[in-house]
Amino acid sequence: QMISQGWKYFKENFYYFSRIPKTWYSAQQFCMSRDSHLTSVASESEQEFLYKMAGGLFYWIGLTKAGSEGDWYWVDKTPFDKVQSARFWIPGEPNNLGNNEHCANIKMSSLQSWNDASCDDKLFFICKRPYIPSEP
Ligand code: 2F8
Ligand code: CA
Repeated sequence: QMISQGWKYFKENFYYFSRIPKTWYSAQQFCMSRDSHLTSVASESEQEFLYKMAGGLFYWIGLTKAGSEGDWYWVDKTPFDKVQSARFWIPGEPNNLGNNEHCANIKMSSLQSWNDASCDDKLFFICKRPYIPSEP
């Protein structure tokens, strides 16, 4: 019997909505210690599930920047689809305010909910791990 206390199931994955704020990196460390990563968002239905669960509070997601171009990528290795993901940013975001916003969070309770913010901000966060059924 698999025990997943505090984890919410949605379409083959379990999600953990933290109640303690952490920096983006510290949040990702926490998720990894629980066999998970900060969540990726790979579909509209997943985005809808997440922003509704977030209930208007800010939560880090697993989206951050890398490389000289500062391209966005998912920390769980899901390929980042820039075109498909464009509809999930709050209009006007990401704006890299102060040249210091390299991590993304869910800020608004709507499909257009992502904002880029300083990775050092302490926010709630969402971990995601695949549901892997074990043999009987
Ligand atoms: O107006 C959008 C802008 O709002 C805030 O800055 C004033 C956000 N900052 C934080 O969340 C720390 C910006 O990221 C956001 O772009
Ligand atoms: Ca921003």
